[in-house]
Amino acid sequence: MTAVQPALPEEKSAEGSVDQRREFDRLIDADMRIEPRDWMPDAYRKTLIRQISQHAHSEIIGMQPEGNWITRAPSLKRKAILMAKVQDEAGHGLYLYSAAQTLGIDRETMFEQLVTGAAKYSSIFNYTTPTWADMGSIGWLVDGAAICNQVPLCRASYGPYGRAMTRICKEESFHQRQGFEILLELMRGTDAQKAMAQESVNRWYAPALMMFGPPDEDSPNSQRSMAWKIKRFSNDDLRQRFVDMLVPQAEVLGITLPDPDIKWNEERGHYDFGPLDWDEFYEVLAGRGQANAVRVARRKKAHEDGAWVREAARACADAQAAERMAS
Ligand code: BYC
Repeated sequence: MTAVQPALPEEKSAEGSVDQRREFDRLIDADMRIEPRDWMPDAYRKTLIRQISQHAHSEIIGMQPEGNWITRAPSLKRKAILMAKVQDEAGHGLYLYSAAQTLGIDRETMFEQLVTGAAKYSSIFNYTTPTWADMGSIGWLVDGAAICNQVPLCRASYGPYGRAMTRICKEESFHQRQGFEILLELMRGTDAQKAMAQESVNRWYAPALMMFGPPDEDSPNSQRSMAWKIKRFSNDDLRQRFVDMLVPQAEVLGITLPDPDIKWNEERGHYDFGPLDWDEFYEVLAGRGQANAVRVARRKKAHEDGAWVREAARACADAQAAERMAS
């Protein structure tokens, strides 16, 4: 007899031993974190890889609609701010890809999943940015929605994801304010500038609400993700929170949210709002949005153009490793 008894075959399943499952459940119930070396169910790992890699892809693809305006920003100050914001998004992508890698998937596989459409990225980045006011709308509405969605993710049960989100959220709130400030300045400007701001918000409002995902009854992943404490609130709850936050901010801006059904509901203590066009959402997810093809093609080209950088980095790492071995 050895001191430590190996688990009996009947105690094991494809989903780990009884003790491993118990320990995983204990950590989740106690609101503690699962770390990369801890045992976790396969489905938990897969859900995290799906969500974190999609989140990373969103950050990287999300650089394109704003990158489009860096050379045309209306002043040096605006150019510098926009450039810093887009760089922050690259950083967010890197933290998130690194968090996903701790789950056993490599960067090249994630890239393949993105360009083949096996992995999604946020629907919002398939809309075009024809005017400068769109930089304001992206900051105010898109980063605003991202904050609502992401602040609860700082408490996600998987350690590397939660920690990455804490840092990302700090930067996102700065991004949201710069977007609000772009719109505020336009709304204090000429009639043409006010009209440009309003027209842009008219285009971005509904797609921003759809960023939270389909209604709860059509969200296949929510329940399980919430039970595992990856997601803390449902898609509809977060969408409601977002509308409640937007209405007073729109009043400060003097902008009209393009939904005639928005109305304070005393009984619920929330704003009611009108239905969203979910057919449009699913069309975008199916690759038939305004800019799906161009976003993926650009990403692919950037990846190919950057092959020499990856080769050089690999050669440098190999040389450093060889040096360490020799010393
Ligand atoms: N777009 O069961 P559901 C940023 C998919 S970037 C595309 O509710 P889940 C920024 C969903 O993936 C911030 N697909 O899913 C960057 C699922 O399909 P799969 C991006 C969507 O995962 C640059 C199916 O629909 N934020 O802020 O429980 C510049 C059913 O949905 C979308 C994140 O990624 C969508 N909008 O909930 C500026 C946040 N919605 O995967 C700003 C992290 C749903 O089964 N992600 N789908 O094939 C999440 O919180 C969750 O994954 C979601 C969806 C709330 C998005």
